[in-house]
Amino acid sequence: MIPTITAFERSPDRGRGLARDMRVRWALEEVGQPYAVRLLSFEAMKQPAHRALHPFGQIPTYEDGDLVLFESGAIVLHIAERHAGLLPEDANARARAIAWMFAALNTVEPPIVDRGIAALLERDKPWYAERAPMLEARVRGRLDELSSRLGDADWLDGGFSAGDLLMVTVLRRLDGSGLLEEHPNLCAYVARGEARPAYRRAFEAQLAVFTGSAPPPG
Ligand SMILES: N[C@@H](CCC(=O)N[C@@H](CS)C(=O)NCC(=O)O)C(=O)O
Repeated sequence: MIPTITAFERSPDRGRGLARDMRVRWALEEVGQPYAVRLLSFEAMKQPAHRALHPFGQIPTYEDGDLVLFESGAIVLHIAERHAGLLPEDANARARAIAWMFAALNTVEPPIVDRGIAALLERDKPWYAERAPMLEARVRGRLDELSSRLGDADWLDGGFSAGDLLMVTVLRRLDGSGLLEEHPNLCAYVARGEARPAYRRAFEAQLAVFTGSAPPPG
C-alpha cells in the first residue's frame, strides 16, 4: 500500500508548482516514499465524496490505509514524523524545526496569500489602489524579518528540515512579484531548495500533470 494524495486535474498555476500538493510531493520525495495521485476537477473537489476527506473541498489530501488527512502542513508533519530526513533527531532541534513549519504557514504565508488574492479578485474594485501598497508593505515586513534571521545561513536552523521545505514553497508564491529579489539571501535560499533532487522530481511530476505527460493512474 502506498499513500494517495489529491491534486488539481488542471492547476490554475499552469504547472508552476505553486499549488499545495507540491509541498506534499516534495516531502514524499525527500523521504523516498512512493505515492499515488488522484486528480480532481474543481467540480469534483466540491462533491460530497471529496468533502468527506476534506471538509473545505480543497486539495491536497492524503490517504494511507485508515488515515485520511487534509491541510498541507499537517500532511508534511505526518510524513516527517514517520520517516527520517525531514526533522532532526534531537528533541529541541526537532521542536524548533516544527516551529519553523508553523512560522511558514501561520506567519509568512498569510500576508503573501492576502496580497495574491487581492491582486486576483479585487483589482477592479475602487479600494484596490489604496489597499495594494498596504498588502505589499506587510509582505515586505515579513521578508525583511525572515531575511535578517536567515543571514548567510543555508537553512533556517541547522540542516534542511520540513520547516525549510514549507518556507521555500511559501516564498515561491511570490514568483513574479519582484519582492523576493529585494533580498538576495532569500532568493539564494529558495534556489537552494529548488536545486534539491527531491524538489526537482516533485516539480517534474506536477508539471507532467499540466502538460499531459503524466503516466495514467493505476
Ligand atoms: N490551508 C490549506 C489550503 C488548501 C488550499 O487552499 N488549496 C487550494 C489549492 S493550493 C485549493 O484547493 N483551492 C481550490 C478551492 O479552494 O476551491 C492547506 O495548506 O492545505
